[in-house]
Parts: sequence; C-alpha cells; structure tokens
Amino acid sequence: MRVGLIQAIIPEFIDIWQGDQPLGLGYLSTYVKAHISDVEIYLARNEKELLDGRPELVGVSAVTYNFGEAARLARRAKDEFGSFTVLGGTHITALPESLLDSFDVGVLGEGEMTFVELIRALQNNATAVADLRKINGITFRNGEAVEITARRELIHPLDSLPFPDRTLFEASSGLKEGNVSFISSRGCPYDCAFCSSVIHWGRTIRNFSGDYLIREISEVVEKYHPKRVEFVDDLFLNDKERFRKVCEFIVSSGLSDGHLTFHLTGRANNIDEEMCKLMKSINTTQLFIGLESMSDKVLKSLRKRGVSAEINRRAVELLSKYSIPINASFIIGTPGETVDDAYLNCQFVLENLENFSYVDGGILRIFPGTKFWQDAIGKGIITESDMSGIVLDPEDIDGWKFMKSKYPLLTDTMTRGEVMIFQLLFSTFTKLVTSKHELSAKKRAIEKLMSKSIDQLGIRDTWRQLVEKVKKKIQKPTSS
Ligand code: B12
Ligand code: SF4
Repeated sequence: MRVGLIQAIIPEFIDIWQGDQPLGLGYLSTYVKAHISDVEIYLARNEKELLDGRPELVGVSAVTYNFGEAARLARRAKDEFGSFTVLGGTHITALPESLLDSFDVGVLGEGEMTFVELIRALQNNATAVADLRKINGITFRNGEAVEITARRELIHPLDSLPFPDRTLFEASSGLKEGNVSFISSRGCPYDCAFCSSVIHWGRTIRNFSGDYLIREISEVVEKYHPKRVEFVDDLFLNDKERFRKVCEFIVSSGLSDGHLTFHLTGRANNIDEEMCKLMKSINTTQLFIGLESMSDKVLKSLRKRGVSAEINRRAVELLSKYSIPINASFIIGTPGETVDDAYLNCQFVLENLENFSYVDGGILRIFPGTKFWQDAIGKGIITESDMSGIVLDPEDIDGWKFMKSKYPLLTDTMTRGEVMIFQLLFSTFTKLVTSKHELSAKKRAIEKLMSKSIDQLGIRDTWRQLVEKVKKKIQKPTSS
C-alpha cells in the first residue's frame, strides 16, 4: 500500500512555520513500517508531491489554522485517486465532531497504534461502519452523523517506540543545513489557559528515558553529522536527573568539543544555577521560554502556574549570567491585560535586548478545548459551527490581514488597535534582536517605529503616554 503523509500548511505560511521535520509523521512512519510489511510511505512537502505519489492512503496532520487546508488536500487526493483520507493532529483531537466529509477517518491523540490498525483494516477491505467502530481513538462520518469510538490507550513506556523516521526529512532544508529536531516527551503537568498541548496528550508527562535519548542522539550524529540538535518539547527541562545524564554523555563522548550546539525548551520555574551550568556544558545556543507576560495579574489570568514576573526575571538573569541566549515569547491581549501591563513586557524586552536571541509577541490564540476556548464560546466570540475566524481559508487568505482584522480577541481591556500596535512593536523587537546592528542603533529604531505608530494609528492618550515612557527609557544610556 502506498501511503502519502503531509503536514497541512497554507503555502503562504510554509516558510514562516518551517514545518520541515514533522516528528509526529516520522514516528508514525517507523511504527507502521515496524508492524506492517507491505507498505510504502513518503512525506510530501506540498500538494504536487502528494499527488505525484498517487497515494492509496493520505495521512494529513493539521493544527487548527490549517484545518481548511488539510480538508482541501484530502479532497484533491480523494477526487483524483479515490484515496482513503485520514486526518490527525491537534485540531481534530480537540474537536472530533468537526470532521468534514473530505476525510474518511480522524485519528484522535497519539496516532501510532491507531494508524497501524487503520492501515490493516484498509488492507483487509474492512472499513465499513461496523469495522471502524472496533478501532479505538477515531472519529468517522456515518452519513450525516459523526461517530467517536472509545479512547485509545497511551503508549507506555515511550521507549517502546522506534526512533522517528528521519529519512523522510532528508529533502528538508533544515536537515540539509545540519539542524535536527528531536522531541523527548509527550504531555505536560500544567494546564495553562491558552495551551492545547494538555488536551492532546493529557496532564501526565511521559518522557523518553535518558538512555533512549543518548542512543537517538548517537545514531543521528553518526548518520547526519548535525551542527545543531533542537529539542522541540513543550518542556524539555522537566527532569533534571535525565538532563544531567544526557549532558554527561554529550560531554564525555566529546560531542560538546566540536561544533555541535543545542536548542532547548524550558519553563522559567525550571531554571536554576545547576540547569544553567548543565546547559552551558553542552553548548546550548538557545533556550526557548514562554515568558508570556511580566505582569503577575496577566500570568494569573493565563493560569501560568508556578511562574511570576519575578521568577521570569530571575530566569532571564540567570541565563544571561551564563550567556545562554534566550528565545522568549510573550502573549498580547490576555483577558484583563491593560496597555500598562503590556507595556511591562516592552520595558522588560528593552532592558534585556542583548540577552535575547529571539523574541516574539503574538496575539492570544484561542485553541479548541482550552479554557480560553470555553470562554470565547461562552461570550459568543466563536461558535463551533463557524470557525472562519480561527481557521485560515485556503481559497481566500491575505496573510497577516487575517490576523489583524479578523482574528477574534478575548480582551475587553484593550482595543484591537492597541493589541495590533503591541504586535507591531514586538515584530520590530524580533527584527532588532535578530539583526546585527549595534544596541544603540537598535534602540533608535524602536523609537522611530513608536512615533510612526502614533501617526499611523492615531491612538488614544494612554498610548501616547506609554510611548513617551518607552522613549525616555530607550534614550537612557545602557551599560553595554
Ligand atoms: C515543535 C512544534 C512546532 C514546530 C514544528 C517544527 C519541528 N521541527 O518539529 C514549529 C515551531 C515549526 C511549529 C509551528 C507551529 N505550531 Co506548533 N508545536 C510544536 C509542538 C511543541 C510539538 C510538535 C511535535 O513534534 N509533537 C510530537 C509529535 C509526536 O506529535 P504530533 O505531531 O502531534 O503527532 C502525533 C499525534 O498528534 C498523531 N498525529 C498527528 N498527525 C497525524 C496524522 C495522521 C494521519 C495520523 C494517523 C496521526 C497523526 O500521531 C502522532 C504520533 O503520536 C506542539 C505541541 C506538542 N507538544 O505537540 C506545538 C503545537 C502543535 N503548535 C501549535 C501551533 C499553533 C503552531 C503554529 C500555528 C505557530 C504558532 N505557535 O502560532 C505553527 C503551525 C505549524 C503547522 N504545522 O501548521 C499548537 C497547535 C494548537 C492548535 N490547536 O492549533 C501546539 C499544540 C502548541 C500549543 N501548545 O498550543 N510548531
Ligand atoms: S504552555 Fe507549556 S507549561 Fe503551559 S500547559 Fe502548555 S506546554 Fe504546559
């Protein structure tokens, strides 16, 4: 059987979202190959590659934004080749009832075991309603109705999984440039109000063991000679003992003596001196942290447990002390957040410009199944029957215009104009942090942008005062 896998991303966004090593599809591929012999799997990077492969089965992965694109791709394959179409990933897991008729089946949550059972069913021509009802963890259409089967049990221990099939990624620019993605865990013990990870994987975190990671890193280094290993976990640093073990291996095997660097992910409350020393020992050249906000009130509204503005500040200080570049992200437009709260984030970024390798500030996204999703449904901002506000329309998209004019906002303490200006400011911060200019030149550029923002958008007095404050701040000479 010929199986075409694809990650649905609207072409306009492919470069931005660089989904070139979709690990989930890599895990599916090795798992299927380990359990079914008569199967050929390819990863398509776009519609043409998908159709050129003449797939009998199409497996599409999609987050909410790309649900519309996923349906379009599945429909194309179905119309052209009569392919059996399967959708997996976060969106369908959170909203199984939303399955469209371009898909034969939606796979909910962890996909490996379910996908194997589905392929077997297809090989045996056993995909009638009565057959599908026997497969756990799926949703499918039965005429106008959508049926959801019993929950699929989770894989325990995760180490029983084979490594993801990275041969699928060999044509990707990331792997060619020497960057290899890894993921070392599934699930998260927290339940932040905006995050859909928990809905997908549950609140129990399952880690691959340190030994598994050591074997995986060794195999990848031997095969691909990467320049950078990137752990894309929600919380890679969740287990200090495991991290210590992996670091000791990297140091003792000499990998840290060469040019290999690491990009990791953490949470501010996991950062201490020892973690920083360990990160330094393996040449960590970027740590991603969702700082989200420098206002305690906003962190509370985000349900960011175990974190405060002070803990964020302390984490940034410690990481800077050990010269570990930080990739920090902030959220704009949280319910209850005022312009002054959002200003605290700008101020913090300005104070720490030299410590960030990347900063990003995005509008609060409303993902299905989250606390904020329930709030948005309750307020009538979103309805499950009309998701046009949160799913990109593949036939009619105008990039960022969608975000600027259409994307639903949950805040009633900031206007859309104010939210957009903070978004604009953050996109300038991103450029400044990633550009090679001197710090003083960067700060002048911020000042220029701020006065332009006022002229362009004619904002209210609060914003004028805010900009004045920031101007004063950036005019002060800095220590560096
Ligand atoms: C890493 C990551 C990225 C990386 C991916 C690059 C890389 N090298 O891996 C980058 C930075 C590019 C990225 C971009 C984006 N991401 Co992202 N990302 C993640 C993250 C942290 C891990 C993804 C991953 O590898 N998971 C591990 C694998 C094993 O799981 P998986 O992919 O889900 O696949 C399993 C199952 O879902 C299922 N499955 C999935 N697809 C399919 C398909 C079939 C056919 C079948 C049978 C099964 C199946 O089986 C797989 C094996 O069990 C997740 C959160 C998370 N923990 O999952 C967010 C997450 C998926 N991203 C998210 C978002 C929103 C985005 C962006 C829109 C950007 C943004 N933040 O606004 C873009 C969109 C990209 C896209 N694909 O369209 C959200 C999605 C929420 C939603 N409901 O829409 C998540 C859940 C983050 C969050 N906490 O809210 N992302
Ligand atoms: S934002 Fe991070 S810490 Fe919060 S629930 Fe999601 S993955 Fe966990």
